Amino acid sequence: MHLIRNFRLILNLKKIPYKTVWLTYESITPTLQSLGFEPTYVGQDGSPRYTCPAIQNPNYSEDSPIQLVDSLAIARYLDINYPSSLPLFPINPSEEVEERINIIDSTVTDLLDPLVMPLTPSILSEPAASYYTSSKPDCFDKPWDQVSPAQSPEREAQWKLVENGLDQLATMFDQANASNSENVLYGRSISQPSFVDVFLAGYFLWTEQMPTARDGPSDKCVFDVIKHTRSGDRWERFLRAFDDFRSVDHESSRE
Ligand SMILES: N[C@@H](CCC(=O)N[C@@H](CS)C(=O)NCC(=O)O)C(=O)O
Repeated sequence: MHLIRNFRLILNLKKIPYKTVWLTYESITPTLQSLGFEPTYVGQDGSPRYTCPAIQNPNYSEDSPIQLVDSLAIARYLDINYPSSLPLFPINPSEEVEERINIIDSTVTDLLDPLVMPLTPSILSEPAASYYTSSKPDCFDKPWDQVSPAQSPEREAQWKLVENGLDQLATMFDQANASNSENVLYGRSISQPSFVDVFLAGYFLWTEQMPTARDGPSDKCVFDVIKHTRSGDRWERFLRAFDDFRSVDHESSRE
């Protein structure tokens, strides 16, 4: 879900006009299949897997058949085809982008996933909620409702790992910004962030959507907990810098 938020930030930062078509989880595969999209990847069972974000150009035809999936591939396409828009891959070669995404995964998203993913069905309606968990039976090594349950020592220990991971990432931000003192990991500045920075912001936006149900009062979101970790002030400043780029296009249609 964070990849959708990440992608909307990208389009808004680049000022590229777009129209969103909203799909529920269980309708992603049949819809993209019927439109002729290529699968994003092939699952372990050999079945084709379709994912969002996915883009199709508005004048889609045999002569202009632009259909793309996978946020990194789409972002690269947009950088090349909209050269006057904000560059998301500023200077360095692609390996460095993937390496930095891996850093964010190992210090933040992989650690937060067991805390956040089991909360996701609570913000979905049926049948998307049931589809979400049943389509990922091997995501964790135990059933979804037993992953980091509320008030368990396991959950507390996982939050400690998250706090340490966020500290490590904060140190990397400091190193990356030694020369320009701004709060980005790879971009030129916070007003010119890179794909890597947007990837992190999209993930934090997702945690802002998620009620803490398992971690305290449900009027709070998971990002409220992140904000109160040792490096939380930094992440709050970081995320607020993207506030102007969160809006959803006015023409979007829900299906
Ligand atoms: N590598 C893809 C992954 C995209 C992805 O996993 N998207 C999720 C939504 S955030 C999805 O479409 N899941 C479909 C499903 O689980 O059936 C990307 O970066 O775009």
